[in-house]
Amino acid sequence: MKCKTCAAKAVIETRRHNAAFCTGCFCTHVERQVQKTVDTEKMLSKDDRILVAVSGGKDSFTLWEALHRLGYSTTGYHIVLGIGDYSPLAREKVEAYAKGQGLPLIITDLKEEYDFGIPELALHTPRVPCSACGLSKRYVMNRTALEEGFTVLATGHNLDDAASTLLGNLLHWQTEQLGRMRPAMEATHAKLVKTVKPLIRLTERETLAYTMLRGIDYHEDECPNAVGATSLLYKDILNQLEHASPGVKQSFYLGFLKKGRTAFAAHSDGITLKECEVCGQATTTETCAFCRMMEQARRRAASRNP
Ligand code: Q46
Ligand code: ZN
Repeated sequence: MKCKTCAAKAVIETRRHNAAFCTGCFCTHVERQVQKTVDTEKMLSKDDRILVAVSGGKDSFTLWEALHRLGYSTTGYHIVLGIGDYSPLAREKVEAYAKGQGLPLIITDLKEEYDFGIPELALHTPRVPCSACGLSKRYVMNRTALEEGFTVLATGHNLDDAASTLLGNLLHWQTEQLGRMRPAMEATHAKLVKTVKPLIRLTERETLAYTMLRGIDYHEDECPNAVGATSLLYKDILNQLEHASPGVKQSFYLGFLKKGRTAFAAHSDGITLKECEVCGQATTTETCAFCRMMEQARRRAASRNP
């Protein structure tokens, strides 16, 4: 098998592009896909100060590396979730990468700054770990980006993530969520920062290959709480479809953005945001969901350990 671009020996085949690439040409191909997404969706400019959410896994490292190589001004942002052996190793990988590249990094340790890590939040509130985690991450990412003066927050959601979310939203007719499925979300309130997902043209297999071919030491383990997640079932089903019909995953998701999303846009319009009476962040209710969760955790923890 030969590289489609330079005819050297290929190391990876991408069936949906009907192409194979050598190491150098594959990395360039990945970075071009990121640039194409950024340009098509008007995600970033070279003047933006970009906060890149970095978990230590293959996707977020691909995002940080590619944006940095493309000449964007990036700072990494890592949240220490407090999950068993998984979180310390994740932090180690992110710190080592930032140091090696000479790139700035901001870290928020949930337990140190907010008194509770994810396991404690799952223990002291009715939320399951991933629900407490998703809410905490969204909250602290936005708050940190605002407080530190960043203009955009970039996350490493890839094509598999986006397609499985779309499938889940369609299966349950979550019309409001379908209307909000945009890879670039402009800030609609003074307390919100613009968010972008520049990896939505790349599959998990491609971010894994890019991370390995760029020689990045990433966290190979999945979070233990991911086991049994419905999103993994959807990804598996989409992979079976992709195997039978290369390119179907991309046409499903990108086709939705082009032809389907606007049909649901009205369902997510008209949401009025105000400032949380406790923390001042944007919310639809008097007190934001994060502050309510934290208050509940504090009360239950106090009643369990008086
Ligand atoms: S980190 Fe958090 Fe994921 Fe772990 S607890 Fe669930 S949501 S699985 S991306
Ligand atoms: Zn709040």
